[in-house]
Amino acid sequence: AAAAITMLGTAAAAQAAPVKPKAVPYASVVPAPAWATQANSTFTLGSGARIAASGQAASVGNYLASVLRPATGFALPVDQALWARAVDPIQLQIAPNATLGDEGYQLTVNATSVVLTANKPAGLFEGVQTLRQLLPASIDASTKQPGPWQIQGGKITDHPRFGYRGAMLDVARHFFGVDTVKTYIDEIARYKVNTLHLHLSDDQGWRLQINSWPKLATYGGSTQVGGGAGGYYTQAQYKDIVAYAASRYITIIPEIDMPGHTNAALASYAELNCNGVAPPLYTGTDVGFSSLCTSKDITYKFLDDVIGEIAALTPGPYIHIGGDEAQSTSDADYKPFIAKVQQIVANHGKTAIGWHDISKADLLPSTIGQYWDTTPTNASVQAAAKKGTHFVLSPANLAYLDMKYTEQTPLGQDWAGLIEAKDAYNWDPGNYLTGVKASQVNGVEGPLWTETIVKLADIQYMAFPRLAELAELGWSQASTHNWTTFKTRLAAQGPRWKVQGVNFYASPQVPWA
Ligand code: TNX
Repeated sequence: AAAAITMLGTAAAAQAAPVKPKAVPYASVVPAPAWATQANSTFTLGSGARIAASGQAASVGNYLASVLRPATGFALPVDQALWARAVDPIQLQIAPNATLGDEGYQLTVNATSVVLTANKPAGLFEGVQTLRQLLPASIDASTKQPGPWQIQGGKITDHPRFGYRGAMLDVARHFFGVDTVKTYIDEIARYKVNTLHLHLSDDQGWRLQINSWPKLATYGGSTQVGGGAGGYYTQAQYKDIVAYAASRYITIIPEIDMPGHTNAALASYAELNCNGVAPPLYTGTDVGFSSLCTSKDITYKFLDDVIGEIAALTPGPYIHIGGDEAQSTSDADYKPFIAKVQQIVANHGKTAIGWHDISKADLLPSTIGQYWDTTPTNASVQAAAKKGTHFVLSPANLAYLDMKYTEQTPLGQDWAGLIEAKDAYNWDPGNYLTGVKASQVNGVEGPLWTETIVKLADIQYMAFPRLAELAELGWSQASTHNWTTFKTRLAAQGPRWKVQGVNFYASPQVPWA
């Protein structure tokens, strides 16, 4: 039977031969794989193709079929029987490989088969993103396209440089509904981003239903920058986002910013204010004017309730406690506050992340700092690093997705500088922060603050291409870093974004295909 299968495969390849191959070169995949080699064969996905994916591989197999069906119009049944592996042209397999880690994968393409193997389903998922980019850009269309659906033969062995590759969306300054968040999740997953940090509260809005403190959402979430209606996620909607992200191997990190950036909470409950008076809701864009009352017991009861409910809704290991720009909280109040909040997070079984401002306080060994400043040297960060603190890097002048590309960019801010395509790429996260070893860098994150961002098309325009560039810095080995070759690879993403309807900034620095 095996011989017959091989012959069938060969015959199919011979029939496909007259069609001029226009397969995508391996060198156009973003992020760059750790290792890749091309062969002189071409695989053609035919209308009768089946996907073999059994056991732990089944859900990624179903996902692969779902992303390939619209443009191909093929049925692409997913074969979950174990014996199916050898006969189906596309095979997803869990197979132990010591060098690949949790997210690595191996992809082997020849004239008759595409075989994807990984230690874990997460690795298969990342391999599927590579496979999608090896198909013509029209594979991303939502309606049937002519094809042919060819993939260049070859082999890729790939695994990430950093375990944390993130995006952040500020849903507090402007609120974005569940569908917008899901669309963004799908767009970032293509670049092997594995974390979405949701900035759920700020001066202008509280965006998650909290059952023990209901006015946070119903009143605190009732407006946004500019005075619009705002909004909030019910707990069921938040769970839906978390589950959708998980199906894309993305961990949601919820952030409740504190002790500053808390006007929406302070406006909702008078007792959280030191003077017992609730301020009005705020719809401007200033920072640094609000603070929880760090000396009141009720503040810690409030935080225990809020963090407890969020921890119960969040399967991921992290809760982000903000901690930035607490200009209305003295250091004497700030330090014990951060100590207490870290303990509350730990009591609910989670690991705290905070903006690097928290390194002024004593940090638990597990607490992670997120670096946002614009210079690589910071005394309290260095001191924390000496004690072993790990960091996620989001330098505002390199990684902030709300910074303008040029003075002409219609959206965004420029307080940290302008970030053109080349600037977003030309730095090394492993060797950026003074006094922080590469082994203490968990990875990178691109925060998108939304004072000026109001709709999905705005999110896309600020995120792409820069988030794809940051994802490359997070995933690809340092040895692949080269702007000249990278800009050509990045250029190959342009036609894909067009087909997907993603509104991107066509930087003149990139030779768009
Ligand atoms: C700074 S840096 C902030 C945000 C603003 C952003 C605008 C930091 C952690 N916080 O509150 O939205 O700048 O670019």
